[in-house]
Amino acid sequence: MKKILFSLIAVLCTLTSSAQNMYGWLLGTTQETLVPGIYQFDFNTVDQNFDKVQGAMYQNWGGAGTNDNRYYFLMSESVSGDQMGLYVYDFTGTKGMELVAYTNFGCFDMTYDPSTGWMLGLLYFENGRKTKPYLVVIDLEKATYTKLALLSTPLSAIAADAAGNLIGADNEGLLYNINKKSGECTPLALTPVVVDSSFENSLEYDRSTGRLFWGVLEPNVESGELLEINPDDGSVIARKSPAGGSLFTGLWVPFTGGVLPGEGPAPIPYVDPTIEEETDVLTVPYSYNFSQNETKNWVAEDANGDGNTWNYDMRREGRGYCYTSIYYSGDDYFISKPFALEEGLIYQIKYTVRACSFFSAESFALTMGKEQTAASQVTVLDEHSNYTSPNPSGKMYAEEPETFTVEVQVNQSCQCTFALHCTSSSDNYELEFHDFSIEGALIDGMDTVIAQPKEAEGYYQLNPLVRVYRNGRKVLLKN
Ligand SMILES: [Ca+2]
Ligand SMILES: [Ca+2]
Repeated sequence: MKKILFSLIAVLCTLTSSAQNMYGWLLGTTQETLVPGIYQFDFNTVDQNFDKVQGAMYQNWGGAGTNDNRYYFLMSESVSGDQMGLYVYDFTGTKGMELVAYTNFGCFDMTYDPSTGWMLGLLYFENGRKTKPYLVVIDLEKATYTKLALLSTPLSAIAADAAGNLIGADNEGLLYNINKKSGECTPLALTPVVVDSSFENSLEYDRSTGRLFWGVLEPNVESGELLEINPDDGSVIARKSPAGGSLFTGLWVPFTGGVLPGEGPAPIPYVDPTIEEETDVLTVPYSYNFSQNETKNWVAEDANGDGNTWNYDMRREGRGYCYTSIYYSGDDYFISKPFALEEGLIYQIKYTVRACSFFSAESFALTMGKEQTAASQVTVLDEHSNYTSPNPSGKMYAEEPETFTVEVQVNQSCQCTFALHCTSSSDNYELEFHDFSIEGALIDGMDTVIAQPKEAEGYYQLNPLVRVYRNGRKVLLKN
């Protein structure tokens, strides 16, 4: 987000009568006398003048109004975006601008859906992190949000018509029909507009006439624009340049009718298929990439009690769980819930780790047990000492994740847990645990495995119910 500085001088102008009563947030202008805030204007004369409703020296994100005459917008109380809040300007009373509540999320454009009573928004970040392109419903009383769908393409502006049909635009100027349930975006029409992605833009309908407006800054145009667009063919019906080269976002054309806020159905939250559902017993096939800080089915155990153990690292999304060994010697498990394993199947377990730097010579093992505890992890399936990750480029921290494969044959159905056990010494750097998957297959024509005691030839002792093949090699076991 580029920031624009404004100077504060009163705007003297009169609103012409008639026509297209609109509101928007002044985001940027070349006219130093203007302050950011809510402005009212007539589309037909916006190139000549507009009225300030409420100024504010803060940075707006997205905004839109409701069918009960309230204008909502997300705003951060510093240009660096430190504290985001949902604000409302109540046109029905004399309260003016009020904070609804501070939020942990930010949206680009918003729009009110009169068919459901939902204030829809394009989620941009949550908990300080940029998100995937979710369509969300904003709770206008609590300033919280519910994810409705993951959009199939990233959009930067949305508008719902009187019937609740939702359209959106991307930064290339393509308009889409949006399926609010599935998030599927179907191309509708290509406009000649290209969006400067450094600034928010806003689409909004006049719901009583079906006219569609777009407040946008194009990289090849020096000033903000207010366009009327034909949504059927993408053509520009009218092009206005608001006075002072001003850019308006958070467009709203007041309207009535439809479902009032909060009186429609509760939105059905989107379920992210990459987030594990909590369960007592996990089933195969299983695959998880630890992409979220919500690993419900795995626990970390600090077996040496030094306060340092597996932890989700927020610094890089999708990195998975991380064990920091520098300054600390490791004895730390990251343990799954039990998997239901069936007699007569051979299970292929894959796990991906990365030792993060030149300074890393990490030691770890894949273990197996009966409980989700470190004490139960008595069976070692795979083990690596002083391991360093491949680093083809030779640059520091350019180490690549590596996937290891272990096969386990089950002779009797059981419920077993798996763990990554880190035993790195304290002068090493960092070990990441990225992915874990299990597939099961029928055993077909395999040789009989001969049991070996643990002491012999360095083989690993297993639970007597299980036979193990280590990295494709027959290993083990005691029966
Ligand atoms: Ca909008
Ligand atoms: Ca520890």
